[in-house]
Amino acid sequence: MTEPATETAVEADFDALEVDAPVVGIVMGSKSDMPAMDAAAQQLTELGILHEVRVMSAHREPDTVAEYAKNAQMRGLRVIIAGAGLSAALPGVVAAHTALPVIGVPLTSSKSVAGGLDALLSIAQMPPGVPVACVGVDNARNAAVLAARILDS
Ligand code: RP5
Repeated sequence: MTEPATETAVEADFDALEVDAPVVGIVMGSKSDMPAMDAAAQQLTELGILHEVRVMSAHREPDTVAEYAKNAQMRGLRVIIAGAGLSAALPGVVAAHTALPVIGVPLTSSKSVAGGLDALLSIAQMPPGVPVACVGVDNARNAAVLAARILDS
């Protein structure tokens, strides 16, 4: 009796899955990051890859970021692109809460030092065991291309 019940539950879970659910999550630390991060969304659209875009700050909304990252895999996401400027903790915090591949995009902002080197180092210098891939400063397009390659591999 338990086996048919389990099958029914699994079928119900599949039925509940959205057919057009996003597979890539694009997150960024501030609305001010949107102009730069839009290149990732545009590239994914061109490649026909379903994605979602969210603004959430690792420093200003830490609980929101943790919840998003913890639920990402269960929601069907397979890669997360995270853009942030300044101390740029967002990609690393996301990676701390999910086993999904995370691609960080270091961004320049009006308060950046050395052209975004602050964000680049924050994202690239993750501790061993918690990896974040890091593209070039303001190169959100490359993050989308890398996400596509991960999805294809
Ligand atoms: C970072 O601080 C954001 O990712 C953004 O790049 C930078 C500045 O944020 P705002 O002051 O514009 O909100 O957290």
